[in-house]
Amino acid sequence: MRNATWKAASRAALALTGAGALAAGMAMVLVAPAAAGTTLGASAAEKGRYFGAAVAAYKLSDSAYTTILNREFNSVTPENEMKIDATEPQQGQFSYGQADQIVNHARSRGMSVRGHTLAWHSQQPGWMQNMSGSALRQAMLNHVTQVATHFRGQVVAWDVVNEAFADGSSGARRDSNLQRTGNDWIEAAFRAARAADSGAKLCYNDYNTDNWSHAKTQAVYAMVRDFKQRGVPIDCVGFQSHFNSGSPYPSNYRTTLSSFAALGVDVQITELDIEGASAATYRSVVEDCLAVARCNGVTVWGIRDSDSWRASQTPLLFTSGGAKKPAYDAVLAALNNGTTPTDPPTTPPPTTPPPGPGGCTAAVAVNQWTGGFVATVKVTAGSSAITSWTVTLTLPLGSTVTNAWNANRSGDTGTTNWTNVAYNGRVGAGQSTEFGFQANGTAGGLTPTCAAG
Ligand code: 9MR
Repeated sequence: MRNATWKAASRAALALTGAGALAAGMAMVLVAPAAAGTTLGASAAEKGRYFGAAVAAYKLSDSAYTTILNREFNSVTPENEMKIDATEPQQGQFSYGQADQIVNHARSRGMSVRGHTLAWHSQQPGWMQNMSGSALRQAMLNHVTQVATHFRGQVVAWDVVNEAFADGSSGARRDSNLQRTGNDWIEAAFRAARAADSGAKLCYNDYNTDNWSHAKTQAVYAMVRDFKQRGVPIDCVGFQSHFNSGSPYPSNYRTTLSSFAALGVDVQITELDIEGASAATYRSVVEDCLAVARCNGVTVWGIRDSDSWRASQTPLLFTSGGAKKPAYDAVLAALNNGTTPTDPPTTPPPTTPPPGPGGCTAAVAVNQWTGGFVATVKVTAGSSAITSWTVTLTLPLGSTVTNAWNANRSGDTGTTNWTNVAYNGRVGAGQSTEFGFQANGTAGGLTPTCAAG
C-alpha cells in the first residue's frame, strides 16, 4: 500500500492535467494547464517524483501566491498548521481548521500532502512545555494518535518526529522534555503513528544531516539502521536541507541520500532553501535526488522569497514579485533532463576502526527529578585521537538504569561499563562525544572514569 502511494499521487496529478486540457479544448474558453514538462510538478511527476512547497493557510487568499502554487506544485506541506501548538492548543482539544484548509486546497487540485510534524521539542503548546515524565509521554502518544487519525487517508507521508538530534560533534540526542521521557520516545511515536494510519509513510525529519561525514548524520543513520533491524515502523527520512554559508550544500549529499536509501527507507528533501538561490546548487540538489531511486521528491520551504522564514537570504525559486528566478529554470531543466535511476549498491554500515593508543576523560551532567534522573556523559579525548572508549560509572544503591543511548552498556546497577557504539568510537584529539542514560532512583555523586583503546 505505502509503496504505491507516490505513484498514485503522480497519476492523479497527470490525470487532472489531461482532463483540464480536454475541457479547455471543448469549451475553447478555458486556458489549458501547462503541459507536462513546463512546470515543476509536472516535470517531477514524469520522473515519478513530486515537487512540493511549504504552504501557509493565511496566504491562500492571496491570488498571486495561489496562482504559482496551483500552477507549479503537486505536493504541499503545511508550514505551521499541523504542528502541536496549532492542532492541540489545549490538552485534549484539537483544532484542525487551518490544516484542513490547506489539505482541502491541495487534494481538490490533485496535490499530495506531507504532514509536518507530530512530535517535536519545539512549537509545543504551553501545557505540553510544562509536562514531563510518563504524563508527557502519554500526552505525546495521544497527540500522535489523534492527529494521525484525523488526517488518515489524506496525508501520504508524516514527519512523525522532527529534529531529535543535537548539533555538533556529539552524535547525541537533543535534550528536550520528550527526550527526558526516555530514549525510546521516538520509536514509541512511530508505533503510535503506524497504528493510527497504516497507509502513510512515516518519516524521521531533521536538518544538518546532509553532510555524510558529520556526526549528526551518522547518528541519525545509526538510529534508522537500528529501527530497521528491530522492526520499528519507519519508512522514510526527511532531509530539510536549509543551505546557507554556515551550513552549505555538501559535495557528498548524494552519498548521504543513497546511503540512507540503502538501509531500506525512502528519502525526501523536505524543506529546501538555499541562501542566494544559486542556480547551480539548486540544480545539483535536484540531480542528486533524481540519481537515487528511493528519493521521492523535493519540497521547497516557501514559494516566493517574501514567503521564506529567511526572506533576507532570498533563498527560493520565485522573487517576492512572483517572477521565476534563474534557480527555477535550473530546477526545471534538471527535472526534465533527469534519467530514470537505478538503485545504487548497498553501502556497508560504517565499521568501528581498530583500537589505537591515547587517553580520555569523562564528565557527567545530571538532570534529577523525584524518583529518577537522566545522566549525560561527555567523553573527551586527550592530546591524541582515540578510536574506542570505555566509561565506568558506579550508581548508588537503589538506582537502576532503564534505558540508554549512544553507548553499549553492561550492568544496570552498581558498577556499570559503557562502551562506544559504531559511530562514536573515534574522537579527535581534544574533541568530545556524548552518551546518556535514564535511571530510577537518585544519581548521588557520579564519578565516571574513562579508558581509551
Ligand atoms: O517556517 C516556519 C516558521 O514560519 C516558524 O515560525 C518556525 C517556528 O519554529 O518554523 C518554521 O519551519 C521550520 C520547520 O517547521 C522545521 N524545520 C525548520 C523550519 C525553519 O525554521
